[in-house]
Amino acid sequence: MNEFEALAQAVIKGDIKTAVAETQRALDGGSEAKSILDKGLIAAMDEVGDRYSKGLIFVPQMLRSAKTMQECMKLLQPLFQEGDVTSKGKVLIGTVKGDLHDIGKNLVGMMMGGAGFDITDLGVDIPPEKFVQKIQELEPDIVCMSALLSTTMPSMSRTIEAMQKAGVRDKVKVMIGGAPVTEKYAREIKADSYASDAGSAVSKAKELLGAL
Ligand code: B12
Repeated sequence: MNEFEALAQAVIKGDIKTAVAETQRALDGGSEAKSILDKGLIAAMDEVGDRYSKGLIFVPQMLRSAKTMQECMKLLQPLFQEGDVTSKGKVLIGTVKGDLHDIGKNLVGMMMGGAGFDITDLGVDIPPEKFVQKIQELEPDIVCMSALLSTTMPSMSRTIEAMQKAGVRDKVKVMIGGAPVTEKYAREIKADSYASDAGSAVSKAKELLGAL
């Protein structure tokens, strides 16, 4: 039980009105946006995942919780803006082919945007060809790929292969992440970097570009 228990319960139930009100109440009470996110919203989504695994809830409830979390994130977004917002580099981000999960990706994009990176978000279910086409068009410094399903992780590897074939692999840094993704997997598929959460994605991105 923590101070964000009422918020977490509202997200688990998919009660948007209560969750938004609890987020606002926590902010008004002086809680930090990062704590609300980690201990309230993300903790709730972990519990939702557990309940789904145990067969206690089904996809529509997961979706409702996701929608609830997204509404709460709208209140937190402006607070992740860092003071110095001179452009740190261009980032292309997307969830790989076959995968529709976007909350984590959006969070990574939001935090990187707040830290001064220019973000182009391609959305979800992005095939390798689309990543390649956008790299050629936008010439980003970093390409970020997200996957939440063990079945879609291989799309990351296929995207890197497609980048190699198109001759653009060496022109960008590749960072990957998502719940089932690991540092080891990143090494295996020759990505340049892996981060386990949105906060470390920002510091890893700065390291990659030597912009610390
Ligand atoms: C919400 C949710 C959904 C929603 C997604 C809505 C949306 N708009 O995203 C819906 C209902 C659509 C859904 C559908 C499905 N889901 Co789902 N879902 C979840 C759930 C409960 C939460 C995910 C989430 O948003 N977490 C909160 C965010 C903030 O965390 P995150 O995504 O992990 O992101 C953080 C890090 O991973 C990292 N990160 C993420 N991306 C990136 C990218 C980069 C570059 C970096 C550096 C870091 C990074 O930073 C983020 C912030 O800190 C998870 C359970 C879980 N605990 O993950 C299951 C889960 C991922 N789903 C699962 C499954 C099985 C499915 C379905 C196949 C169910 C079905 N039978 O239809 C479908 C697949 C649909 C598809 N083709 O994609 C399984 C996956 C099992 C596996 N390992 O393969 C999980 C783990 C549930 C479970 N325990 O079984 N799901």
